[in-house]
Amino acid sequence: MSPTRHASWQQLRALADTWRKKHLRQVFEHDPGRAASMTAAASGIHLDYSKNSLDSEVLALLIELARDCDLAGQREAMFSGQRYNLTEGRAVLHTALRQQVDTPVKLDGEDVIPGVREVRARCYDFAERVRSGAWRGHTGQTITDVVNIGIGGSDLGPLMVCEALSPLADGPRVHFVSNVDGTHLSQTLRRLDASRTLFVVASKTFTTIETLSNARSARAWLVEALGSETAVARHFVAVSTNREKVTAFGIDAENMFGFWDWVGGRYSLWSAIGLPIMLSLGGARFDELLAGAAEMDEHFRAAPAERNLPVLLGLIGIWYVNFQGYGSHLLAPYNNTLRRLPAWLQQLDMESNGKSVHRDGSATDHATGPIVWGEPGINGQHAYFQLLHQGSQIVPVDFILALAQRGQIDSHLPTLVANCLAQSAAMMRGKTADEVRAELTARGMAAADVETAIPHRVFPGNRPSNTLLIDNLSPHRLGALLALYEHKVFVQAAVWNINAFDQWGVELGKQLASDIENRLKGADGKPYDASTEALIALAAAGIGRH
Ligand code: G6Q
Repeated sequence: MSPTRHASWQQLRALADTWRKKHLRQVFEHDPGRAASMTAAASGIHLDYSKNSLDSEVLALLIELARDCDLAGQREAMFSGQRYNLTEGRAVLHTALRQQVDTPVKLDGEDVIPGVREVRARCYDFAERVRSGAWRGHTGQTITDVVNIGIGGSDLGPLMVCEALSPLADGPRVHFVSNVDGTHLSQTLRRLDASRTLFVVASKTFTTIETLSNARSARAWLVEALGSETAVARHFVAVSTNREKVTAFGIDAENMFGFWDWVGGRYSLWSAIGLPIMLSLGGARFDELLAGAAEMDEHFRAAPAERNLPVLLGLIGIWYVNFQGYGSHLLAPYNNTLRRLPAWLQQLDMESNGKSVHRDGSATDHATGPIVWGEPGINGQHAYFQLLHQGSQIVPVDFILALAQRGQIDSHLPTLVANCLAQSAAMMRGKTADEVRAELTARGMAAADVETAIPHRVFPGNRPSNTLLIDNLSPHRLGALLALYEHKVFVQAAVWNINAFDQWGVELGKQLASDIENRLKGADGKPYDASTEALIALAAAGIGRH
């Protein structure tokens, strides 16, 4: 059923207009106490959500809506291994990958935990052999460089984590190749020595054309450089659920690390897909990452809604998407090593909640997932933040800032922190005509010029944001942060009554591309529309010319 049928939804709708007319500056003036009351914390992450256009009345109704939509029941269905991903008939158990206790998680009567631990032990053992130099390449050299070949969920998670924790890296250098544009692979390989390079071919299905094309070219490069087909065994490993296809590709099952269909691609960095992280940082740090995520899982499962970070972030997002009409959400991490976090979240959120039918197949009569985007906040300030301050659209922001991290230059930190805090304050307060007038007059501007300048320099303010302060960007805290966003996406899907765990849009792309590729190679096929036919003809001629 649609969430719009609940009385709580209708009551929220009634409140939405009132809030459109309120200004956060006045809201703070009337109730400065909200700064203290509208905060929550877990796993070293402090969330200040007081700069949002809502109060305890709205929040209580949002929590009632979540209750009406049986968020708690759906959450348990996921954690306990029910086939919650109903369109693919699969369980959704990425949380089992990081579970710290021995409590069985049963799928069709069988506990999945021992299998999870066994694969992880194999991954750690392999990573340790590579890191220690015990694993040698075909010519007896140690491994200095690892190239992960994968795309989407088999790329973004490990890439983002390796970057986020790069100040702690003490293993081989890690590189990521995802694009089938051959320059991605060739530019990466240009700098590498084949005798010291290990390829991790990461593909859940092992049918993804981009990944297989890159893997084939990488293998050809290696075989040519080392002069022997047998070199592949020492330089290629695979991470996949598809043993048959891995061995057909020529990678020994001994060198394959498996996972399961109940791990969605975009939720897979906690599985063997995290192998590049283990190679770069070692098993102990990967354990910390898992422990942080597990702590957030427990928090999500047990904390009351009023203090539950994923529930709060999810419900605040619903208030904006469904009741204020804000269709976009910006992630602004201020730490540079979190620069790939927005790309990871973009996939997580938009692939999960970019849906228009309810779980029963009926069309949604409400908006669903927002457009998620972002870059490091400090760079954004010198680019698109202009639109956030004075543009005609309102974009809610999550400001994310870790206050400590290995590799920090301490003298830079106050500047970084000040910028982050100043932006959320400015977006909330804005700047009135009177304030601009006083400022310009004090600077000695002539009265007539001041009046001309005012409209351009007024900031409407009333632009909402969350601030997430993290004590230290450790593996543990990063794990908790990522799990927080995974569960935020879950909360929204549960309220919207959509399936966050399928991705038919991705499948469509895979299907169409292979059809058009055949056409480009000269095969006959069913005709497309006139525009696509013309583009195919032009492109085929262009490819032929080079
Ligand atoms: C993730 C998506 C998608 C997937 C890639 C790669 O949830 O399903 O991004 O991860 O298409 O798929 P393979 O891992 O099967 O190559």
